[in-house]
Amino acid sequence: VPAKGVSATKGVAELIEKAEEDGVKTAWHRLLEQQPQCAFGQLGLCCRNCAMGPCRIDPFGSGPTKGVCGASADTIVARNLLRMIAAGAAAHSDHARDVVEVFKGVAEGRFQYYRLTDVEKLKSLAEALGISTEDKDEQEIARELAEVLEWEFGKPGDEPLRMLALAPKKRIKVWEKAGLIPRAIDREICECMHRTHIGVDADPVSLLLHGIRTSIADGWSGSMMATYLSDILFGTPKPIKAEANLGVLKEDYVNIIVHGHNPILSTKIVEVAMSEEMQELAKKYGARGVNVAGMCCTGNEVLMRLGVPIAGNFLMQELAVITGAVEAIIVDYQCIMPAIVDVAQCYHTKIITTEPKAHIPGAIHIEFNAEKADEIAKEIVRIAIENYPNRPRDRVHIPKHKIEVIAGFSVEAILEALGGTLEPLINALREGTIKGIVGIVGCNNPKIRHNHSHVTLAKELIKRDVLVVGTGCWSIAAAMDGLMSPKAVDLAGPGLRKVCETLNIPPCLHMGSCVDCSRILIVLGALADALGLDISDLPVAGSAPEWMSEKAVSIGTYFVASGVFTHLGVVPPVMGSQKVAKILTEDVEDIVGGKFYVEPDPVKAAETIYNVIIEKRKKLGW
Ligand code: BF8
Repeated sequence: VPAKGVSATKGVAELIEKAEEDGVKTAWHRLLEQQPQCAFGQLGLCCRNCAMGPCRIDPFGSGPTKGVCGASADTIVARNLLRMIAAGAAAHSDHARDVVEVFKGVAEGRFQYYRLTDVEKLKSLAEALGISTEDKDEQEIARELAEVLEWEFGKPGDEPLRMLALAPKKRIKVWEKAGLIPRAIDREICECMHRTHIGVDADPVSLLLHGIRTSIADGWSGSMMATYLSDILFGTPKPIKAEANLGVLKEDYVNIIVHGHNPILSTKIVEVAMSEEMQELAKKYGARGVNVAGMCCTGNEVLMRLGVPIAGNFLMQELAVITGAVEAIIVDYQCIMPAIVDVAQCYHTKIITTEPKAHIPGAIHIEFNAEKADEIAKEIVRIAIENYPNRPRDRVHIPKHKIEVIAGFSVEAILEALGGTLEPLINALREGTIKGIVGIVGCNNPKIRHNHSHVTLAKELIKRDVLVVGTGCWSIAAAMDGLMSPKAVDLAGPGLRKVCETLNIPPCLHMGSCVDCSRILIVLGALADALGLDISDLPVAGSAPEWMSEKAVSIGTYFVASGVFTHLGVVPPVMGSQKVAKILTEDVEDIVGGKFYVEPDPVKAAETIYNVIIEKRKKLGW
């Protein structure tokens, strides 16, 4: 692997070189071994939904044009995409279900180690969902809310999801007109699987419309619920200072990394690891203390609420092990490469899985449960501490790079920075001091230069006076590049710079983890409502420049479904059907007001996104 070219983030190249010296493979090496990757798969033209197949359609028209059942390229491509949306929505929403269970336990007084932290948010959500809060104590409100939210997953009947109460009225009208109102989260996901079974839905339009409906259930209910309840349980994020990049690992401390997605686990690990008892125990084992750092989205969760340093994003999980300085990586689910167990075998790192639904062969499995959260967290942290003497001191290399980040820009925090109302933001948009807002989200993908598109797109936009907000691995990339430090205003255009300096915010705002894309939806909805417009009228856009996961497909789809022009920097597996590609990048706009736009080059993408924003401004007379 040409180490120097693969990443835009400092410290990555030196660890890839170290990996090669140590005889360890990373995702970049395995991607090379996978070449050439299956072209049918890349085009979305392979169907193995039944045992008459696998079938594949010849994209050049010289081979079969239909599968054994008669499915065309259009049907197969649309079916495959629908299954990606289903998987992505399932991952977000099953995460939400886990948070609801803990929330319910807290409401019923069963879980002593968790509590209702943001009672105001609890009340506002309850009221938004039509639950009266008058003369009720917080436990009672929480119990009633938990019941409503539990039903979001599998409620019978055709009534809309209750959480759609948070969506702007004009959007609801658009969805109603197109028959896109989701009824229950599990039901829509289940229907995706039903429709894509052999011999059910063969019409690409109908398949894709159901994909949109499912994604709305994810964005406006599943992910939204995960965000709201995590805020209620652990506190709504406020701007907080921390550090980012692998240089946050400390040479003479026990280093623990929390990796995955759900704050139910990671917050506990942080609390317990930072306790005096554990710090003292670490000293007994020869370390100066315990240092916890985050990775991926759960890293974002503890970064934005607790100021825990963030060690890196998706493609850096193996590199953390390769430093030789990590005693344990504690994971729950999603985006955890099974490869970290293989890499860990070459060092001393313990990989600890904690979820009944996410085992990795070769890892230590300690099942976490909310009822015994502190006891289990202690047991896990102890394993990490006891592992400190095994660190291979002659093979430790921690890159020096780390940089300041201000994270924690929840909707509430943004409002507070604005002085309690959206007015200053609306005025800045109207006057053109800020031209628009773009939400950049999503993953890393070793097919393209790590973090390059993330930071390039963001820089190209802020220099054009576009405020950038975002989540997930993008926000970690931006943080590691210094774009979330107040100093980054030097890279912003004059208008955006002025606004950032007045409000004391960076030009790129960290809004959280991937489920927190829901926060972006709330901002868009609030702006649209305040202006009496629909989201599709606003000078805004979305982007996932380095996406790879099925969750990102669901997110992209619910952005589009919400009326947002949405850029993808990695070509999705739909090019085997011109019809599907056209629906997604053109026709869908007539139905929901948003559409996809695919462009691998982040500089060109920034230009197009900017032009779309300017067009929208013109239509508004701004
Ligand atoms: O949910 S951005 S690689 S870590 S899928 Fe995964 Fe993608 Fe990162 Fe978080 Ni989101």
